[in-house]
Amino acid sequence: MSDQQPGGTEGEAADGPELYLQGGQAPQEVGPTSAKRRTSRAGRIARGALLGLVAGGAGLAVGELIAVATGEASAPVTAAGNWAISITPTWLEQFAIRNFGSNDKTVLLIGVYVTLALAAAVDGVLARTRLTLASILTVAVGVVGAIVAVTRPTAETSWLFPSLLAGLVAALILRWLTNLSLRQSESSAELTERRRFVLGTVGTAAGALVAGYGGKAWIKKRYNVSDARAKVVLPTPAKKLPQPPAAVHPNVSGLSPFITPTSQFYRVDTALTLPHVDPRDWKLKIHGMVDRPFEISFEELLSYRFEEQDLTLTCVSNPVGGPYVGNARWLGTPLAPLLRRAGVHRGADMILSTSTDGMTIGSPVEAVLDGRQAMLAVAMNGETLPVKHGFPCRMLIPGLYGYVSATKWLTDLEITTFAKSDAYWTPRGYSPEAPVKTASRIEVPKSGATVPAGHVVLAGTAWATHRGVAAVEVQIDNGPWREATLAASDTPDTWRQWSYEWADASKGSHKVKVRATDGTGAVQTSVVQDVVPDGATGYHTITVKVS
Ligand SMILES: Nc1nc2c(c(=O)[nH]1)N[C@H]1C(S)=C(S)[C@@H](COP(=O)(O)O)O[C@H]1N2
Ligand SMILES: [Mo]
Repeated sequence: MSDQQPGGTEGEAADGPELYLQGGQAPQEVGPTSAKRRTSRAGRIARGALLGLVAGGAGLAVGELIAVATGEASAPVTAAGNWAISITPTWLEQFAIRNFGSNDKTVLLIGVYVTLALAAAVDGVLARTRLTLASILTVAVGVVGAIVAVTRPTAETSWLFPSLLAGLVAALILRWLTNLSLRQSESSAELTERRRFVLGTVGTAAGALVAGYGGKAWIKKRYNVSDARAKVVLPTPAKKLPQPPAAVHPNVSGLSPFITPTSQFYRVDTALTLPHVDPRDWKLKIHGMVDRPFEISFEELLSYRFEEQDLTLTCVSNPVGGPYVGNARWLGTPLAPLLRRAGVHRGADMILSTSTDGMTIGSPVEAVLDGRQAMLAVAMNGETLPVKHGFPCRMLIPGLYGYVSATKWLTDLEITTFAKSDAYWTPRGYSPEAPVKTASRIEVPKSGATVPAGHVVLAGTAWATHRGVAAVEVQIDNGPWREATLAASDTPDTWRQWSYEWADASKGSHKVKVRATDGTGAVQTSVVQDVVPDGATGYHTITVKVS
């Protein structure tokens, strides 16, 4: 529609024409009591966009309020965000984790809000000339949102309501405000109408902000489990581990601690909003290809035999030299006895574990029954599991990447087969089975750092979980590989730290590489491979400037 068209074409709004002068023209005097507002085209667009935003915001706020009853994940933006995560192609997921790290969810939410805001603004402009169409589109966005919400893996029927009502309310408010806006443009009782319009818009915007933020806060409070978490009395471990010896750390400043403090432990998951699982409602179901399926409560779980275990957890998405790895002391109950109690059928080779938020993770039955210490953990580093690390219960299997072993907010174990069942990441290009690859990194000095010539201390961390680290070697420029000094080993399931005294660092820029040998004697591969499908490989290489 051209802006050279006067009232005629643009004045087709179902509920009253908009009268104005041609865009871009100098205002004309049309008489002191003229009904015609001299609104420029830009002004009309701005007003339409504003009304669209206010109406959309009010709709979202109502959706948020309804989600107080139906649950956080059913709120329109959250549901849309979770859907977006589920359809994110692997390359984009990799791009996000690499560039935004743990902020990837914030970036995604901003994306959802910006998309909705643009749509609402365009819709608001459209409403001035095609109010019926704009209303229908608004309702349609709500319907799409509702479908998106109700098709999330853990959705209930009630998840339809927040988005449906958000769309309806947004459409009604859009109609109301658009009519007020158009009427005050034409009215002779200009002041009253104008006041009504301004009050309506400002009032709705303020109400939406209060309801939206209020709804969010109410949801956080209503579903918060920090009280329940604080009340958990951790079981006493049958096997209390002594502290790891001091010699596990080479005592080089700048090197990460041997036990990763919980506050620094990496977090990787697809949860846009953290699942808040009340232990009183928690159940773990073990079923599928078993003789005796059963269900246990959290109370029963805590009555089992618990053990402490030091274990390094790492993410398949960790790039060479990257940060998605941590080492903690976990408190858990062994998983193998639970499988034996259920009686796993011959031929069943996969445990498909599911979290309360619908993540599915496939692990080999073999890895749980072969004697390694697979466990259901309830605490890390002496503290009840933090919500973001899986409270109240998560799975851990030494030697496997997190996406095939470390289910957080665990609630279901189905015994099945790899042939029959796909876990979440499998159709997204990741390998169904993924043992942790031998890896090593240089942490001191930082890549690109300048150090004084002469004696330089290099230090870092290496891991080959469940196989253990038998050696670490360092290569300077293209010189020979030289043996680094290994710190004491805690267990084969934990990482191992190392240091190297570079005695004769000469001035200039040097390349330093590291590689590890695992407990089976296999040297870490130099083949450069990306994260997909089963973990990155290649040697971590840094540049050091010696001055
Ligand atoms: N429910 C759930 N569990 C999950 C995930 C997830 O997305 N959802 N991600 C897995 C992945 S990929 C990793 S690497 C580990 C990370 O555990 P952390 O966040 O406690 O470090 O959790 C695993 N467990
Ligand atoms: Mo991961």
